[in-house]
Amino acid sequence: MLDKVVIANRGEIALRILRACKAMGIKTVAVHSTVDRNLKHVALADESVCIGPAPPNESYLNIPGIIAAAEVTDAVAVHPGYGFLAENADFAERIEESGFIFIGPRAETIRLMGDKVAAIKAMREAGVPCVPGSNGPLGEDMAESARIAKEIGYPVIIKASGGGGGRGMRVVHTEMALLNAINATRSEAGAAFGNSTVYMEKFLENPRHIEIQVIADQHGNAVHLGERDCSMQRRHQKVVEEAPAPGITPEVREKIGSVCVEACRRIGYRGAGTFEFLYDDGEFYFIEMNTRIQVEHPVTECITGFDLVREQLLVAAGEKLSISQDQVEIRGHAIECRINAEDPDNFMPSPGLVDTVHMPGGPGIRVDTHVYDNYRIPPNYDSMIGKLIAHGATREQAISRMRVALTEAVLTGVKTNIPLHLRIMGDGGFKAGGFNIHYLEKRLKERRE
Ligand code: MV4
Repeated sequence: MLDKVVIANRGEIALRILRACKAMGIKTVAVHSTVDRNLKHVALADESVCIGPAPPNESYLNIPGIIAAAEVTDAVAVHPGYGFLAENADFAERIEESGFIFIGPRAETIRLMGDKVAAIKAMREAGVPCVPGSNGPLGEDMAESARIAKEIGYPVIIKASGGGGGRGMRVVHTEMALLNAINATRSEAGAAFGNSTVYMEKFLENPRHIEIQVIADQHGNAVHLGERDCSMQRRHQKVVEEAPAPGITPEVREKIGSVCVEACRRIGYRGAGTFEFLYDDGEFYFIEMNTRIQVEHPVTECITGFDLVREQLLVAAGEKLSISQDQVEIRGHAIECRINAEDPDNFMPSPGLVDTVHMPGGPGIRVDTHVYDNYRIPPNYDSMIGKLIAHGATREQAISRMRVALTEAVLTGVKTNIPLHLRIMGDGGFKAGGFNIHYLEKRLKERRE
């Protein structure tokens, strides 16, 4: 097993990784910025190294600093968590070139999935259903692009190959607007991602966002752990996630899950990953693959009983997955609310001192957070300060447990989005399930009117 792991992240995920390491007898090194010396996982880690000042560019994105920390502490591996360097292929490559294990896929897999045109091509060849589209980059020939759009049918969406997660996209409704949209997306993409390659897809107007969790080892074993529904989002930030996705039958799950597993085998995937799909009219359309552990992984852990970070560590150490597909059973329903330090009405960040923290508990309640009494939330990072996860035998029970947990939770000194979550848990559309990616923004707009 791994001897010592550098946790190249902060906040709740750093604590989550630390807990998995400790449970497996793995030593831990926390790397942190100057403003983060009071993080909970820094106190609990075997060793800690300050790698720079508060701005992420000078600390959590400081590749030489993280490698130096691994060297001076004699660590053997680096866990990147999510965000920051988690999907940076150059980081993964430099970690491995320096003789450490990167806890994630091979650098070339990360690079492949970062290039959306190449990722979609690889997935289509592996039998994964994709959105009808240009099947490759758009060329300079506008007549050809217009022909493709006409064949697919308007509306279409122009996306930057170097984008993803909602960055660099434009919806086009008419041929008249096409030329402009392609040129604008292309020039923005060149400036933002250093890659002006763009591609076209049919624009799905009201899809759901359903993703499949996979994990693969280095011995050709891969499993899927079912799906999550992440349609409750605002400005490409997920707010509530759940598993399983309402309305997805065991047969449908098995079919799309086995397609993803087969794709993992084809490309020699290693580690935890997520296939992101748009789900529309009973069909799955692949859009992107995430090559990291995701924020919402706990809902999958709740309904399957597996520890995904533990599996990541096992696989990285070269061991076999401890999960076989026939052991994966979906038990009940789980919901996650992302707790942000922000104004629940205008979404403005609300960093500062958290005076008192009382976290909920009881059957089916999981709390993943690093905050404690008198912890100061720095203004330099994401406003997500924790996650509340409720598991129940049914979706209704998970929702009731979540409502109780949200009313129990106390965080004084900063504003949080807990009032927003309470409104969502009581919302008729949410309770019915199966809402699309535009639902939350539509409801928020109605509320303002
Ligand atoms: C789309 C789409 C509709 N049709 N692609 C946004 C994030 C990025 N991962 C892909 N995104 C979308 N791609 C086609 N062909 C709508 C979105 C989209 C979206 C997707 C998932 C979750 C939330 C979203 C919010 C707005 C738009």
